Amino acid sequence: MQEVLKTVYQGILHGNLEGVQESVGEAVQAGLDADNILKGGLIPAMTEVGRLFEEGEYFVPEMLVAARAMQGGLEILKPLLVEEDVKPVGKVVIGTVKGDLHDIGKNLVAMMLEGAGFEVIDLGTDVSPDKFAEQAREKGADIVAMSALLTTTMTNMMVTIKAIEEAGLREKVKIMVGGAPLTDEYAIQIGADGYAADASQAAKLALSF
Ligand code: B1M
Repeated sequence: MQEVLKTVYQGILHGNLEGVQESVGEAVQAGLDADNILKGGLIPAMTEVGRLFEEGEYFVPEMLVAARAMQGGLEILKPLLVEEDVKPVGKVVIGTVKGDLHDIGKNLVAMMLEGAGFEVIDLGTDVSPDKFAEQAREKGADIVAMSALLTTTMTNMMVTIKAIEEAGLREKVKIMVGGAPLTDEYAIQIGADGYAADASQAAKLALSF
């Protein structure tokens, strides 16, 4: 790995937002392609962050600051990636389901998905089934990702899957779900394509589709 990419990588692991922005800027100045900086610095760093989280070395706060640092670098790269016509690995429409205002976990999942190379369209919280379906169609999503933190709102995932079916999109999109009250069994029961227990697993699951 080139020296400047190592600095980007280390900056993300340490959650050093300014440091990452600075070193991404240096990498661009040095003439590296945005795609190279993304795939050689940002994505490997977030993969390592996911590993450290799964091994219990990193907790949610470390993961959050790392993801913010990664996003800081990504902001600089985004216009360059568009210029270079670099395609994302896939497009994800994500949101917290209707009636639910919890968004910390969902935001973390969205950041890990970006870190894995996906384009993420974040619909926010309290997202109605129709809005999920409409946005999945409008944005040409490959994946619809739903988060729920309440036992009273997780049932809206099933309603959303029905809305996606009724919109004629079920064959076109993979549906993944997550959130504290969810289980694998529940995901299967409501007809989702997959469940992830945490943000790191969510990125792996999305890449596996
Ligand atoms: Co609320 N809340 N809350 N709350 N809240 C919980 C969830 C609760 C368990 C607390 C408790 O009673 N012990 C409880 C739910 C009980 C239940 O349904 N069984 C609860 C309740 C009852 C409520 C209210 C009803 C309280 C009230 O008003 N009486 C109310 C509901 C409001 C609403 O949504 N309509 C409410 C409100 C709030 C706040 C607004 C104050 C705030 C949310 C702020 C915000 O999100 N911006 C809040 C918070 C912070 C919590 C707790 C304390 C923390 C949640 C959190 O952010 N965790 C929570 C108790 C707890 O979990 N200890 C609680 C950290 C986050 C990183 O983890 O969200 O689990 P988590 O996300 C993880 C995984 O779940 C997974 O990956 C993430 C990262 O690894 N994941 C996915 C999440 N989404 C995923 C999607 C995927 C894959 C993985 O694929 C698509």
